[in-house]
Amino acid sequence: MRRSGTKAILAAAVACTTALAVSTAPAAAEPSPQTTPSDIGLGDVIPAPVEVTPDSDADYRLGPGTLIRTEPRSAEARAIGRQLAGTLRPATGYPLPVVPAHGNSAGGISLLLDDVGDELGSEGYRLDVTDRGVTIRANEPAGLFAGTQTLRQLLPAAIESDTRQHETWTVAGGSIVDHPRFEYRSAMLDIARHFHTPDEIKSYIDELARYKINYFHIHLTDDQGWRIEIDSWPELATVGGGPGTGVDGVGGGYLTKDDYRDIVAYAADRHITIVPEIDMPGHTNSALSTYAELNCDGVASPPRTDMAVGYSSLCIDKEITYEFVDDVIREIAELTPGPYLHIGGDEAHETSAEDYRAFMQRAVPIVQKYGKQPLGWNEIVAAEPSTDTIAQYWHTTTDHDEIADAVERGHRVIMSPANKAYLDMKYDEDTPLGLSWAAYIEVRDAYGWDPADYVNGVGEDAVLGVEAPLWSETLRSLDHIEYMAFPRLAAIAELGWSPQQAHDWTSFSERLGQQAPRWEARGVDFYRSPQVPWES
Ligand code: IFG
Repeated sequence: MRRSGTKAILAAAVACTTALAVSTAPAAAEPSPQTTPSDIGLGDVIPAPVEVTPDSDADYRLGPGTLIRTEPRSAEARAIGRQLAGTLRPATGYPLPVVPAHGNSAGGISLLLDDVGDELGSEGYRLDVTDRGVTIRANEPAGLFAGTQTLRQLLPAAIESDTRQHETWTVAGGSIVDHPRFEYRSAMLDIARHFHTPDEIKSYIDELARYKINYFHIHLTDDQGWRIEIDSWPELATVGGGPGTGVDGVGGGYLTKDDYRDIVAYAADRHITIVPEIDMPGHTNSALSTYAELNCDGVASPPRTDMAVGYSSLCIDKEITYEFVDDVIREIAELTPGPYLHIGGDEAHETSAEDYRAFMQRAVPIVQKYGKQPLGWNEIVAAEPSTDTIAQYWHTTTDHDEIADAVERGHRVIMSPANKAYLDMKYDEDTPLGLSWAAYIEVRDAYGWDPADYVNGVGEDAVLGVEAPLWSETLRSLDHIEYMAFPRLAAIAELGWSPQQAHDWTSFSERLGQQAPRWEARGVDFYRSPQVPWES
């Protein structure tokens, strides 16, 4: 548990009194600078680690001579070591050289690849702190990366500053054994309603990585905007994503293929895999208003900048529709190293059930043809696609026969119920941004559910993981993204990573409170929920 400032002061007072009371005994040894206790408990991390064993006699203090030693001959471990050095150097002012770990060289910070047991999988790690140093061991580099995100939170919040801070850089002693509950822990950003620049997207990715999020779903296309260059249909981006597109006509812009490749690489360096979404057959007015031939009547639909949904549909009976779908999915698949490609499928209210089924029966195999595993919003299961199609649950009810039946057929589910996980929902009626059709979602609401126990018939084995979607009808900037995403994203991240047994609002809210100075140091414009005991 955290040794709060108050407790540390009280402890010092008691030690002092004891010394005075037995003046013949040697005074209680004043903690030497090397053992100034860390006031961050070993378990004060989000997401909560699986197993924490503090050892208060083993605090470690970073110093100017600290080395970062990485698994020899592992370029990935070395890259993680360099990344860690890059995050620790500014505030400490220490050189923190990154060197290969040789022999039993101890001390400093070591990132080692080891057989730490199958239970830890590819993302788990062991983190051991002694007075000699910190050792992070993992089966795979992704586990080393996860361990470094934990280490960052074990250092004083001032570590997040990009200028030299005069601080004692102590890490609480002891051991952590950690691994994720779900393999898919994601955030989604809608850049269709409002385009967000590559820099804004990368800033958001930086924050996601700190909470062990490992997938990032980009909603690239919708009625109001098409936000990704497609060579075979060039006006999708230049017109469908041009100036004047977006809600209120102020969300124009699009990602070139190089922008997208750059974001994929940037995310991969942070062990985050990009999941692109091309929404279809509904939410397609940006394509229908750009290419007349895609419309059943051959007439381009008018562009739309309002916030309505459910009014558009690709023309199910035209062959050109499937040439379009094939071209777009091929080009997106070629740009995307990750295993998943999301084809939306939500709110196709202008597509009859039989047309929807016919469409998905052709579209899903196209995704598979190009080597990707299909994802779709939960409506997709009505078309009875191949059961490797992953359904993303976004409805709000705890009973949903269609999704429960799909699980029976073998589908797996990503849980993002709109009344729990939708970050575009207002916190309360006073929130200046966002919508409220699903619910007001305060932090405790975002935390207070179990992804494997939310929908009847959708249990632990059927749940691939969780996702926190952020729709951008009302967002215009990175500040807006941050205000709606933090602190609730941290809640969803904990639901995705930590064991259900560790689920505890009091513990989470206290650990969440400790994130405030870190977000402030990083300029993250978070919402100071009255439900959280924020550290000043
Ligand atoms: N539902 C729509 C989104 C967006 C959202 C805003 C899904 C799957 C409402 N579809 O959520 O396009 O408009 O909260």
